[in-house]
Amino acid sequence: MAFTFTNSYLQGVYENVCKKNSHEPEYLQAVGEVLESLQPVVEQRPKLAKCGVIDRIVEPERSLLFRISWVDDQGQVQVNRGYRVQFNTAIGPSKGGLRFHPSVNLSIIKFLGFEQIFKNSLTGLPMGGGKGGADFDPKGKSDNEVMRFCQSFMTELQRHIGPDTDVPAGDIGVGAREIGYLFGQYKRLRNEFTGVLTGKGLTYGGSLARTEATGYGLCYFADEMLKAAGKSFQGQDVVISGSGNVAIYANQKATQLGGRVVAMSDSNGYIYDPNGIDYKVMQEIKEVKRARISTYLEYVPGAKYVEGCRGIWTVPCGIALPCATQNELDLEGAQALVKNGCFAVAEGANMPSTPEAVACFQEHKLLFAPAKASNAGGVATSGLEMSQNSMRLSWTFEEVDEKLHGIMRNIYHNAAKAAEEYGMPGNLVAGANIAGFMKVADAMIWQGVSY
Ligand code: NDP
Ligand code: 2IT
Repeated sequence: MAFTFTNSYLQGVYENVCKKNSHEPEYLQAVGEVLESLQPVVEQRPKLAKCGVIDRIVEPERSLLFRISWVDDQGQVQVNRGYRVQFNTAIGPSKGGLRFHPSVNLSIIKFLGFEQIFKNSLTGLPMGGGKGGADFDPKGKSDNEVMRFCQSFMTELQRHIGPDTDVPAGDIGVGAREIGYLFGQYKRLRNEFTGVLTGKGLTYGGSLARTEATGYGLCYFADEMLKAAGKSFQGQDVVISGSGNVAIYANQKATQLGGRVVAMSDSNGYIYDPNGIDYKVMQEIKEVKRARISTYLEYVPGAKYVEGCRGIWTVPCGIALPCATQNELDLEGAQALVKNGCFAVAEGANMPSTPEAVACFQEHKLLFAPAKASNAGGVATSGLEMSQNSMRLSWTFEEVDEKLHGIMRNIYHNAAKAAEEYGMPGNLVAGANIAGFMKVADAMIWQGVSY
């Protein structure tokens, strides 16, 4: 993957990052993309190089790697690997999700933690960046196995986190069930009832609208981007990859805004339903039954199921919302979208489009919303959950939703403004990276070089 630098300071930092992390392709991809966008900023502000801000920002403050042993339902001992990377705390306690998926490794956790720094800054709330997880696969495990795993995971993690230190949340494979078990174990071990995790259940400190927040926020951001171009969701066919937390609520909001969601997927394949997919059916399949997306045909026999998830980008649509995982939308997928008349792509997942796919969208002048900006609604609402926990009160669904909507509108306008200011109008990739970076860089300079 080629990133080009005209600035010698950035070139040097990137070469060093490549040398030190040569076995971490996802991390190098995330760093390359951000540093490429920062060239005009570094040129204008020599202090950034003088204070070593970029050298420092690409190195996590702290990376934890630990063993998680637990006993399965057959009485066998199982061992997994746990991670927590506290990447940057310049503007607030480390904050970011936990991912439980067999593919989890240090490269993936570092790419996610790095992106989280800029995303959290864009929300305007005081949150630093972090991420964690484990190579544990919740699929096919009983509730008791998941509980024992979560308890073992938290037995180690609890000594490293806290409401003013590092506040984990959900991500792939970590939802309401897992957060509940993790919270219960933290409380038991620390004898503290605090807002140490977000995405909690509503009966024990969770925020209304956190479940919906990432999907809703994605559509609020996309709507603002479409509006600025004189377009909208109204009457558009929408393709959404994934069928998890982000995808389900993106479906609900895109439909409310007048779109018709014609395709969704899981890691095995995708469904096509020209009449529009009802998000409630998907909730039942994925959240209640924890079943495969192919079972949609039992609810809607007229729909079509196709094996293999990558083919979803060949389904014609005006708007595409990749909401599954990193690098799920490659050049071939991007070309298929362009060929079929897609005019807007907004990322719900983290880094779902490969750099080649992003270049293709930019070349064909599609409206493109990068993940750090467009999926920031989840963590923004986590920030609102932290505020409610600190104040010991809860806002209504409408209050939280309205704040989320305002935050997403602001992120769009701040990213668009930064892109314009640095001579790249319409380039929200650069705009989001620059706007997110500025505040963190400033805080790092003010706080001096101590770590
Ligand atoms: P879920 O676990 O709820 O759902 C994940 C979905 O993505 C499932 O449909 C899953 O299919 C699919 N998927 C996962 N891994 C792969 C893979 N390797 N190949 C193909 N499909 C895959 O996770 P979320 O909805 O929470 O997360 C989805 C994305 O959104 C991730 O990139 C996450 O980092 C990002 N995100 C999440 C936020 C949140 O608040 N939850 C906030 C911001 C970003 P299957 O069931 O077959 O595994
Ligand atoms: O990628 C993300 O922003 C998340 N998984 C949500 C993190 C959070 O702390 O709510």
